[in-house]
Amino acid sequence: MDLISLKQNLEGLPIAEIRFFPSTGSTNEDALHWAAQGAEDGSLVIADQQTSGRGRLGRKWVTNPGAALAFTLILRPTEKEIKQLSLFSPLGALAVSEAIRQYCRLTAQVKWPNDVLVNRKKVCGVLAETQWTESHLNGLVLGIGINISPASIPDRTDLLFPATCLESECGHELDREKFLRAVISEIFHLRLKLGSNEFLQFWEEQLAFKGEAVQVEIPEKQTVEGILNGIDGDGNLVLFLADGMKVIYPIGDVKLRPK
Ligand code: BT5
Repeated sequence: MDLISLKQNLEGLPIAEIRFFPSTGSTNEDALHWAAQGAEDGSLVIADQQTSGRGRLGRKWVTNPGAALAFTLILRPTEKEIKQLSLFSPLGALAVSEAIRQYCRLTAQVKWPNDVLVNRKKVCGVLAETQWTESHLNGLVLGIGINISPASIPDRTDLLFPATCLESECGHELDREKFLRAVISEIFHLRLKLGSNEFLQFWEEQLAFKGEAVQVEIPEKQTVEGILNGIDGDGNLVLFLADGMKVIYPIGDVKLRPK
């Protein structure tokens, strides 16, 4: 992976500028700095390796060299998109799962709100972060990590949820940069539909664990068990408890797993 081949493989997509690092701390961190310096909508930061890749709530994301995709798109949300900021991380997950279907011919599902699973194991995590000056939104960075070859899978002891990689699931090697093109092209395509009925229906169709017993863990609150019913019109998670009561969880820092 290098800047020249990335530019060739991503040619024609609405990417403003690309910054490539053989190794960096976190592409989200780099993107937040670049956004503060005025990066345009559609600027891309990509690294072959991350030494302090981050997940949600201070968790870590492992990106081993030569084995994965780790990139962040800088977006400047429009007035309309600003009302739907929480939908950007699901958008990233939906774009990856659609690219997996089209490019790898595998069935992928989205573990609400922002993980992508193949055969019920995690292949991708998404982290959207925003940057504000008082009440003004400067930008949103959409960070995506995807496991491509077996060397990308972290040690089991480092995992909260079983992990896999695309090559293990599809049984052959994949071209990382061509797959990256498929993902980014889906992101731009889905962005036009953000929050629409079509977007929500597409999400609902790809939802993992639908109709199954799940546990929902919210930081500093009790873990709740119920049957996963689906999402509502705002993308919130809908669960039915054992006594038939319906509960709704807004997109945020919840941990969802099958029981
Ligand atoms: C996420 O957080 O899944 C969001 C990960 C976002 C990573 C991208 S890479 C590009 C950009 N730059 C960054 O610094 N971050 C973004 P969360 O749902 O909190 O899951 C984190 C958990 O996933 C960890 O605690 C581990 O259990 C597990 N994990 C870490 N690395 C993994 C990997 N490579 N594959 C599968 N699971 C992993």
